[in-house]
Amino acid sequence: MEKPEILQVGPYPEWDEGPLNEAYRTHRYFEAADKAAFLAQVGPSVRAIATRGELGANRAMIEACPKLEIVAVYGVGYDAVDLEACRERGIRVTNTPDVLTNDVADLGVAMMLCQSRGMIGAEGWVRNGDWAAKGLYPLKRRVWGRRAGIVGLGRIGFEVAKRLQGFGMEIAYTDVAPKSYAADMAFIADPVSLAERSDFLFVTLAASAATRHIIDRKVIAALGPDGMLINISRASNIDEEALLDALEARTLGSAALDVFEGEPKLNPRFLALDNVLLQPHHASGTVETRKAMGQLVRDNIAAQFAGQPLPTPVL
Ligand code: 8YV
Repeated sequence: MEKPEILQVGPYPEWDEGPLNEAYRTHRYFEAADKAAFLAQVGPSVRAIATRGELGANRAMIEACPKLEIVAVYGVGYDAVDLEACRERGIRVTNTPDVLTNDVADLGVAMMLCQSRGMIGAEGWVRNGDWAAKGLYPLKRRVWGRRAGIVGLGRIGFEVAKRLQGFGMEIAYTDVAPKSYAADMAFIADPVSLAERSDFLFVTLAASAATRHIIDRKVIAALGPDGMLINISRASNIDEEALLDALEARTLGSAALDVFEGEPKLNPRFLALDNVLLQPHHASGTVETRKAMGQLVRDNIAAQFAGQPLPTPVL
């Protein structure tokens, strides 16, 4: 029997590439020099798109695949998939929730600690001899006992909150409505008011057209020169120009970011700043989690082809 054909939008680690190629005939979109010509050539026989959170699948890609049954996202965020184009044709969409929640929360908290305690600069202080030459490293800011705000208290936001409770922090959050599981945290509907009472503001909400630039100039101004913005969600949730302006003017104290507009290329203004911690979109990037994500992608595709219920459907 002929193997079902799959459009593979981005690369996977070898432990995923092996089983994927074993079970399916994969077409490696990311290696094609002329993407449109490649889609025109392979699209007609493609039954599944296997993609990554940040790459998704756009309308042109979906329309180039008339036999498409499923878009399987390797990631919890599916904002880069054109859901409307999928809905119109009854194409299923799956993601990889839960398996990455703890790692993403860990990295967010690590970024807060690293940035607040100046660990990157401190490492340089040791390595370049400043410690011996100049003496003590400049003092940084405390984390424990301070006030944290969480924008989006879903699975990841809640895990961040649980970790921050371990630091004795006062925690408040905003979301579309108060959460029944967060009785010990203050619900503050307005993001500006939440930022005003926060030293650290975590952005952990799923991105959509409705959340675009939810962290706008006003929220950034309210966080203020002593505040830190931490983003482990999607760049689109933040007005990046406003963020850069505030970091440059020091009207915002600092930021710790795992995601950027146009990543992996980023606005060069970020590189000139010493008050931002830059990470390469790797919050889910542990061997354990990525293995679980890859398995879920394959399980979803296999379930679709076997006519079984999908393990983690979005659509
Ligand atoms: C990426 C993510 O998918 O889960 C998400 O939404 O953005 C990440 O886990 C990951 O970088 C793999 O591409």
